[in-house]
Amino acid sequence: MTYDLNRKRVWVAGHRGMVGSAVVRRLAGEGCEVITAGRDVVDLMRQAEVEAFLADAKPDAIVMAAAKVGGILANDTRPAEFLYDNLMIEANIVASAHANDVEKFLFLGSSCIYPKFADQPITEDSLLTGSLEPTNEWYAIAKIAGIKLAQAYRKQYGRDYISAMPTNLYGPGDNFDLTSSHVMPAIIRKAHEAKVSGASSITVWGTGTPRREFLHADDCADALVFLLKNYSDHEHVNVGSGEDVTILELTQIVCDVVGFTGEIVHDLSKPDGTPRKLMSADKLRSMGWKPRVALEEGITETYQWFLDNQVKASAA
Ligand code: GFB
Repeated sequence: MTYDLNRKRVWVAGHRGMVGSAVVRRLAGEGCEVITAGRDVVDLMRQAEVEAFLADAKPDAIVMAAAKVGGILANDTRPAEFLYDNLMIEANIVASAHANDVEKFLFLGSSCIYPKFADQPITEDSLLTGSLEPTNEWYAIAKIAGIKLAQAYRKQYGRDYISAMPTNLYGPGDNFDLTSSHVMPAIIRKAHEAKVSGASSITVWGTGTPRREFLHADDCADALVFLLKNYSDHEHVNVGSGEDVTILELTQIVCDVVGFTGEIVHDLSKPDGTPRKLMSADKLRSMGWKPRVALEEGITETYQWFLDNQVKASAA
């Protein structure tokens, strides 16, 4: 172990999001004090507020799960927000972490940092070897800048700042809004609503042929805590399941879980995005970490969360 979390104060930035809340749950067994702060306490877009918050809260470590996130359409249609907001949030937090002597900082990126046509499975050293996927290049550029910020503070000031690159994540607490969500919650919602209304089909965007790798948010949180404790180096680390499925295969699994038996129709006016982005899991596996939640089991749990939280809430 390179970093002992016992008795440390750990700020989880973005604790209300799917990943942040999973990290908060996962840290509960680590003997550390978890610090959280909502937008009413600190606006991460404002440098002065972040500086004042960190000077007061004095965390020993930070997990940076705060970000402007969204699915392919949100990324493609709101490039200014995805670039500017993410740059501001990460720059504010890294600089203030350094100014306040934060010992350990974990930055979270995304598998979209890699070139659109990177060799598969994608190893960490593929970064910056080719052009990005246009639908999410804004978000990718911001996330690449975040990796570089962590590396720069490590190089210039000797800081123990590291980065993890999770694959497409899903799980309880995901965003189920059909215009801004990722594919998994969108398909769960569409299949559920079609089943309830007796519709004969659901529509999925694009051709259904792109392949995506999915990881449950609890597995991601477990990997992040593992890295926080065991990893200290310049290069970022991929965090994935090591397996991918086509969007059509995913849709069929979701329909089975939800119990929708109708037709699957394709809306070809919507983008496919990158054809494949399966990351190599070798680096993290060789350190001794592996995921636990199988895809179908994770989808079943996420559907139940959707029923308990979204469907019930909208009926109330
Ligand atoms: O999950 P998703 O929005 O993001 O879409 P990306 C994945 C694939 O699912 C694309 C298809 O080929 C979509 O066209 N898809 C099919 C759908 N039906 C739907 C639907 O109803 N909703 C959505 N959202 N997709 C994002 C990036 O890329 O992944 C971000 O934009 C980030 O930057 C994130 O990296 C993890 O996997 O294409």
